[in-house]
Formats: sequence, structure tokens, C-alpha cells
Amino acid sequence: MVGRVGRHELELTEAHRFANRPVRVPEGLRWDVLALYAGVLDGLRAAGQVDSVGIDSWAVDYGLLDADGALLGNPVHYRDGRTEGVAEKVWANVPAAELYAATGLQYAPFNTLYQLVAARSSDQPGHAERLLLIPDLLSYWLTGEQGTELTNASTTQLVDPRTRDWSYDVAARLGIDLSLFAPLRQPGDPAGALRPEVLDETGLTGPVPVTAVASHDTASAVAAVPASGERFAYICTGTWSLAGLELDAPVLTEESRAANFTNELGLDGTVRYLRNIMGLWLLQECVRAWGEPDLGELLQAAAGVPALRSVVDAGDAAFLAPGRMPERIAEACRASGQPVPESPGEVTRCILDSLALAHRRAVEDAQRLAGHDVDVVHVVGGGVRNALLCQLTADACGLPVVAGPTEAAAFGNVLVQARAHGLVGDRAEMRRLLGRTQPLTRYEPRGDTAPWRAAQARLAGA
Ligand code: LFR
Repeated sequence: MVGRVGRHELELTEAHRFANRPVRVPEGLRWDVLALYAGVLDGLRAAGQVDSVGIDSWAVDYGLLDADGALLGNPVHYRDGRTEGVAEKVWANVPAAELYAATGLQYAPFNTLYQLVAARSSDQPGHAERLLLIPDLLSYWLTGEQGTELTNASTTQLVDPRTRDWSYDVAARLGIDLSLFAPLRQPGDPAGALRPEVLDETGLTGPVPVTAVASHDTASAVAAVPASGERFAYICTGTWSLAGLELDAPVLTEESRAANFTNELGLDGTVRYLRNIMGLWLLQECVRAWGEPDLGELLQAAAGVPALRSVVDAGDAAFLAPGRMPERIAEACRASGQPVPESPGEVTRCILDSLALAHRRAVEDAQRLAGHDVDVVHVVGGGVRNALLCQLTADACGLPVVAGPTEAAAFGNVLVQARAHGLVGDRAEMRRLLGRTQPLTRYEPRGDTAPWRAAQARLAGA
């Protein structure tokens, strides 16, 4: 994505798009990270001359390097099954409650911490000297310089959200060597410049600086929520729905842990207090199983299905792994004594109702647990294009939804670079610029929330 930023101007153009296709090999599910890097180089070539480059990606995953800086093996996909049963081993050393108090991270089997413990007894090479999170790895290949960007580091479960530094105690107790990680850097810090070989390959003229952005895609997306004031919740929708609040300080209470809220770090020392919800992954996997039917037709069919006939718990980690998604959803409905959705339209409606319900729960729980009330819910990311999901989310939350921009992560990425180069002011100004320049759609809640409360009670009782 190429961004153009001025005092009254903010524009993104897509230069190049490439698929990110995980590969299942006998050892498990892996990322094809060389193909991703090749895609980045193609993107730079297509972009033409730029003043700055920044990288963000999904969180928690990493590549390992040997003493010469060479990549050891293919990065393991966070949906790989290797972390099954690992959490219990970790909690035997550091009880779950202590781990939460120290790191503020919700339990997710794929947090880097569990992956590192799982890796000890797997095929991952033992002679690694360095660990780089995915955006830091791509940045290293572009520049030759290594660092660990903080917002993404906060998803490893090895960072203390109060000190915004490593959690030395947790690492020591679990035998994790923190010297594997390159030094921390903040969004906005310089991260080197494109290597001469990269300039050659892409046809760009140097120097082209690389800037550390909020390299966790969700942190970049939250930075680009076009909110005014502080009384807002956000839902970053895409493969995941990340729903929550922007706070000044973490919430580390036992209730917060029980509700599985995470305290990831955001731009400018903020805390992203949110819950991971399975998101449009549920639909993407069904669409794949159905042989890629037309999405517009599917959503139209779903709009015609009666509301809230059956719902599943869209926060359930049982939906994490790929495969057989329509069947797994049907099984969950059957097991909870609800009508089993059959046609693709019915399954799609069940997914969208379930997502809207999970959005409602997250927005409601976050407000209560953080003592921070909101008047509006901002939806950003891929789900912005899904008008039915936005409307259902407004209905379920009983709050207006403001939807847009779709490419929030790319906007957040570009704006942090622009700010590092002196083109925009603080976070509030970044958000004002987005609000003034980007098309946003407002959805008012329809009816009252009683049916949603009833559906929630049904799920809780199941
Ligand atoms: C979204 C995201 C989520 C993270 C998940 C796994 O793309 O980054 O925030 O929990 O992917 O990394």
C-alpha cells in the first residue's frame, strides 16, 4: 500500500496484493515466509520511489536465525497444533493468575510464550541465536538491522504492560532466554534503510529509510480508528475480530483474567484492552469448504434468514484450527440444542449473528471491567464491507456503529511513518485527519437489545 500524507491529505493506493498461503507439511502448518518477502519486494517495485517504508503483520509468530543471521526453518503458524497441552505445563511453573498479573495477556494457546515452550520438544532447530517476530524479520531482510518492535513484542506474553519492558521474572522462571530477542524499539523509531541489494532489485533510489511502526497489525489498526474523544470502543474485523478499548493503563484484575481480556500495547504507551473473537475466519473457512461461492449472494441469502435462530460461541478456541468449518458449526448448534443451520445462507447467518453477539459481549464486558463507558463503536478492517455484520453489531450492542476505514492497519502504519517524518502531529490529529478524509458509514441500532440478551443467556446456559 502506498500512502500519501499531507496536512489535509491522506490517501492510500494499492500497489500490489499477494496471497499469504500457509502450507501444511508433514511436521505441521508453516508460513511460507520467503514467498511473503518476495511479495514485499514485488510491492516495493510496483510502488516506485517512496520516502519511507514500514511493516506490520499478524502477531505472535517468529523466525529463528543462526549465528550468521540465516533463517532456521519455516516459521510455525499459530494455528498449528504444537501448543496443545503446553499451557498446563507452563502454569505448573507460573500459575495462570500470576502470569496474567505479570503480562496482562489473555490465554491464547498460540501466544509466543507457549510456542517457545512447545518448541523445546519439537522439530524447531535448537541452535537459534536470535528470534525475530514476523515484521521484524521482514524488516531485517530489507535493512540488515535487527530490533523487536514493542507493540508486537507485547503479544509474546513476555512483556510487562506496566513497565513496557520484558517480564524478566516470567522469562527466568520458564527458562526462556531473553537474549534471543533483539533490543526493543518503539513505533516511530528509525529501523535502518533499504540495503543496496534491495534497491537494485526493486529499482528504488536510496537512501530509503525504514521506520518502525506499530508493527502488530491490530496496533496499527487501532491507531487508525477515526474516533474523536475517548468514549469509544473499537472492533478490528478481519480474519479475527479484536474488540475492546484504548486505555492509559492495563487492567490486571482477576475478573479481567476470567473474562479473557488482553492488555496488548498500542501506540504512544496506550493499552489495547481487548478480546480475541474468531472473526470472519469462521466464514472464510466455510466459503473455502463450499468451493468459493459468491460472497455477495451468500450475504444476501443470510439477510433473508430469520435472526438469532442459532448462535455459537465465537470466542471458542475450538474454532481455531482450519478445516470442516460448516460441520463444526453445525455440531456446536446441535450440541447446544439449537436448530442446525443447513444451507450456506443459514450457516452464514448463524456466523454473523454469533459474531455480533460476541462483539456485544466484548464491548459490554470491557466497559464494565475497565470502568470506561463508551457512546459509539468503531468498526475498522475487512468487516467494514460487510454491511449486515455492521448493522447486526449496532443492533447487538445497542450503540451506533461507525464503520471505516477498511484498510485501517495500512493507514495506521503510514500515519506513524508520516508522524516520524514530521508530517502529522499527535494521535488525536492523526484521527482527525482520518475522520476528515475517509468515507465512514454510520449504523444506528434497530430495536432493543432484548433478543440479543436472550441469545447470550441461551449460550451461557448451553
Ligand atoms: C490479527 C492478529 C491478532 C492476533 C492474531 C494472531 O491479524 O494480529 O491481533 O491475535 O492475528 O497473531
